[in-house]
Amino acid sequence: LYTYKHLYVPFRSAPAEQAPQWTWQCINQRCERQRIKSDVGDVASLATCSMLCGSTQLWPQPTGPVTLGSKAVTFNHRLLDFYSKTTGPANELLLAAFSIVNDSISGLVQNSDYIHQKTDITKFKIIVSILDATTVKLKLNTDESYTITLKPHGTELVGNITAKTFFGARHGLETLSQLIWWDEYHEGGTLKILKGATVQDNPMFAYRGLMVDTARNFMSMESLKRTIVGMASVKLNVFHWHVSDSQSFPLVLPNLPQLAKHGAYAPDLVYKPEEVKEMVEFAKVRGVRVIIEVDTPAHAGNGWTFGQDEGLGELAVCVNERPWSLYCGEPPCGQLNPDNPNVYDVLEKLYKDLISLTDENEIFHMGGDEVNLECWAQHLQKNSNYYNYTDLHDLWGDFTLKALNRLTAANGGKKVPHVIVWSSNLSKRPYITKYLDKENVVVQSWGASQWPDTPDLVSDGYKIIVSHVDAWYLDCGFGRWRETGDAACDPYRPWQTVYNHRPWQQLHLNKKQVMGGEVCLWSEQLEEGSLDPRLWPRAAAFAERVWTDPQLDMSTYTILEDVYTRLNTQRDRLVSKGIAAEALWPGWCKQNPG
Ligand code: CP6
Repeated sequence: LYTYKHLYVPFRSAPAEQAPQWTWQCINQRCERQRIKSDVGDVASLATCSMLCGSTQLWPQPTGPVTLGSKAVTFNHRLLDFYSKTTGPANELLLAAFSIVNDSISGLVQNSDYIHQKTDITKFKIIVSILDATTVKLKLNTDESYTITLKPHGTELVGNITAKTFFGARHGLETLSQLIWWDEYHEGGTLKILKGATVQDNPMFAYRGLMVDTARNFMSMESLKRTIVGMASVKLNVFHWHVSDSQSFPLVLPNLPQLAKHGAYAPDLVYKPEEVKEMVEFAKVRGVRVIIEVDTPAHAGNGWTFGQDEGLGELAVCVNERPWSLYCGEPPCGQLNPDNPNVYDVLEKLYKDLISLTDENEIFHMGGDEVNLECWAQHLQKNSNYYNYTDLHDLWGDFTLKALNRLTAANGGKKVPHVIVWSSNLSKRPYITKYLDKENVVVQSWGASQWPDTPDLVSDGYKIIVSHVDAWYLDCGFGRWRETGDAACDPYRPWQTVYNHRPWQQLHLNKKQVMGGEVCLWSEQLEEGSLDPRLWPRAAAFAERVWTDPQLDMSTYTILEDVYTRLNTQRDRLVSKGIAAEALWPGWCKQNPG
């Protein structure tokens, strides 16, 4: 019994002044039992039930005012009619989004015979107005806000969505779809929607990321697309694809196919350029941008061995040094050779390909983590050119400056406005100010939340993305064990830990410098079979943290209850989209009163 304490939340009737009591109450959804007992024909009472338990619970919670009516109507998906009031370039994206939301509403249907039932309404119109029809690319300053008004006009139900951009409109469609649910207790089952609602919404953070590592273990295109479907459902907007590492290089680049040829685990375990482009388009119509990271100069080994074959010399070093533990954090080692000028030419080609594959040049992720200076020291002992480095951090810094110049060259001579690097010793004092320009470098801070790194970065004026290992590393805690006894990635972070992490508040960071957050899924010990349950519903919990950023008021029981029931509802939505999300609690909790 003790082991499952975390499944339960403080009992609702506990007096407010008393400290939360962890009791053996599930937060139930209260309604199902009541519904079975109630008169099935009574739409109003069923709607009230649904308010408590059904799909009328939004996730993430909108930041603006929300009113949800207490009555629901029955309808069927053939009564859906979408109207675009947009004529500009955004219209094409909007039409694609219509078809996606139409499919996801149809996907709620559990019994196709319901189509023959009489419905409360004769039509369900969804009308979308986009004010700025020229924005077709998601940027950090893109307005993602939207408003919804849903109300009946005679026998028709009309949902009006107004947004500044396509990206806001898409979020509006997502929210509107959350007002719809399958009511299995209605005779034969039916789709229902609230009869009235108004929503105003706008995200708290511009960068709401999710990282997947496809280098340690390969993940199919299908599984990555499924991940993007989940992201869209909770309004996450950056898919950070950690595509390569020292273990494998599965990305086929148009102008550098040698990397995958030497680095993929197998000829068919690759991502082809057309597939990547398709993925970028798939993500875009779902409001998500794709950022591909080819990690360098460390975490680069397999793949880069093609240099010798082509007379370019050693592009990566330390690949075969022994014992590996002296030269990297996990085998096999590999670090780009700063001493080989061909490395920089290859990098420029690589950057060009990545920019064109993703059609993304506002944000670029350079990697830059966990450089092992001992590796470079060993290699360079043989090379007199570098004897004048007394501190190899300066070699690392110089490498980074050269790589940044190549990135600018690859981008047609224009600086990429936001270059992300992982936090590292180079992003610490005194090196940071010498090598990383705070005007265009963003640091993704991945250390523990109590380390000084994050507050230091902010007080030194840098923009950051938060990915604290102790809250937002979702792969952690599954038998990750190190010979050193380092337990940095243990134990598992339950959804409450993910949700309750609010670093800007807890560390008193200047929120203006926090671009947002990102959850990370490293894949040393998982492949696509465990992708979904390792991500969901925890990535959804994270999404509300970066979209809504709700207060953490542990003395208010109702907030906690509300989070449990809404997250459980969102979990069910993810499952209805074919995502194998983990359960939050026993099914019993849904059916039994508190
Ligand atoms: N791979 C890469 C990793 C990690 C990082 N970069 C990592 C380090 C420590 C932990 C988990 C993951 N596996 N390329 C660090 C950003 Cl605890």
